[in-house]
Amino acid sequence: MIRSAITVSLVPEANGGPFVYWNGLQDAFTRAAKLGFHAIEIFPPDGDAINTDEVAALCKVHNMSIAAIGTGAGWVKHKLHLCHPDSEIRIRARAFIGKIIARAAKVGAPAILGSMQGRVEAGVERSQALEWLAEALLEAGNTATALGTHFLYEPLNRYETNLFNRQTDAASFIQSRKIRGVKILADLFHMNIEEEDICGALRSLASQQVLGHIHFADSNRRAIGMGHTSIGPIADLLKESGYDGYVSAEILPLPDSDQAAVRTITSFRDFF
Ligand code: LER
Ligand code: MN
Repeated sequence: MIRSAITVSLVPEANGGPFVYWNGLQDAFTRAAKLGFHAIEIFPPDGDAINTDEVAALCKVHNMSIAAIGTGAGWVKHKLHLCHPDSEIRIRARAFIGKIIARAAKVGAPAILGSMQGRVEAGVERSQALEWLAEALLEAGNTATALGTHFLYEPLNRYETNLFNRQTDAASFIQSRKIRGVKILADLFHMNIEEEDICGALRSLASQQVLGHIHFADSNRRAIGMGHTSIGPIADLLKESGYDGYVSAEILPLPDSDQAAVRTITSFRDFF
């Protein structure tokens, strides 16, 4: 079954970023539950900030789940990333992600690698950066698998990384390096910038059984229905392919959080 999810940021430093709710978990759960969302996706400042008992209790009260937990605050707040030339920073980046994987697993959710993947920095060979990325993905996939979940790797658009911008390139990388326990997070906003054929890329991921999560965002990163992405064929493809995960609104809170949320759930009901 394809399920709806909506994002909450617990990181004030991420102000201006693509998250719908900003006023804490309780507020996000209450508002999302009222609209009928199935799940929440959390963007926490770090692993320690995820009180798994509190999160589990909120899920129970509202009959909702945690769709995924992001790791991007490691970059936004601490400037850590997995391909940094300084080995100390790479080690800290991996530990930061590892802690979030562990807390997320306790609430039945995968962690996401988005901006913490980093980029090929000046002075670093691409082959070296890809080696660091592969090592980190291997570790994250194995850790997640041991804890009964998987890890999500998200290709980003060219303005955010020069590692992999396209879905099938990222999927081929994971397969060629024999990385287990890692699925691809396909963000429709990044895909709108980078893909020749959004449905074709999603079909390819689904047929390889590596499509793990969708960021449900329109072309302008607003709620689906507020930009010019043609969501009908994408939704049909996801349904036909047997995709069995979340479509999660990682979008700008425009014109405000509540209107972005209503627009998202309306689009979800119209198309899924
Ligand atoms: C993370 O999910 C993402 O899409 C990046 O653009 C960071 O915001
Ligand atoms: Mn995303």
